[in-house]
Amino acid sequence: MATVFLSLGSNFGDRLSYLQQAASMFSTLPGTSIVTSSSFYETEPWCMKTENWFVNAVIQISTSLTPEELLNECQKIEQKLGRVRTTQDGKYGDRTIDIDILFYDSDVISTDNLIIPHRLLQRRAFVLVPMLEIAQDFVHPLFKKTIAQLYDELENPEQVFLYGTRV
Ligand code: PH2
Ligand code: MG
Ligand code: MG
Repeated sequence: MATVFLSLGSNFGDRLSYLQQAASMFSTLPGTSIVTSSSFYETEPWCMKTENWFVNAVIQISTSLTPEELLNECQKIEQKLGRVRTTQDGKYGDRTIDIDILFYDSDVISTDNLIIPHRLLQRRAFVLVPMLEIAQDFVHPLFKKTIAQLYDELENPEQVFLYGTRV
């Protein structure tokens, strides 16, 4: 079984409901269970020109799915929850749900469609704050730093507010 951290984010429609639905869909996947989940946070859009603030959370799952199988399931859940890719220019668009694999055990993976650990997580308060809540001592396998250290080193973090209780 692998220990995996997933980032969930929504800035369009019923944001909280999309996060809750996504979390419950993971718990029904074969060989997969939710170990713990962070609180919900309302977060300022990071590197995006949108008025729509996000609700973000991180969930920790235990799974027998391979990284590729898990990516495929994440994309299926995004589609079921109405994710539409609204921009063609490579910029981030508003979304009902975005699910990103942050860590898969301490594996380092780089293929055409999968990069683990997520390559930008160390720059994102909307990922590090929920991670800090549930796994502050987890060590980033490339940087060899804990989540708490990465959080301390954040420069100009976007705003993150506690929004609600656990997923
Ligand atoms: N996701 C992005 C880009 N910017 N900003 C916030 N606050 N939350 C997100 O989930 C988010 C973002 C790309 O996926
Ligand atoms: Mg993302
Ligand atoms: Mg994504």
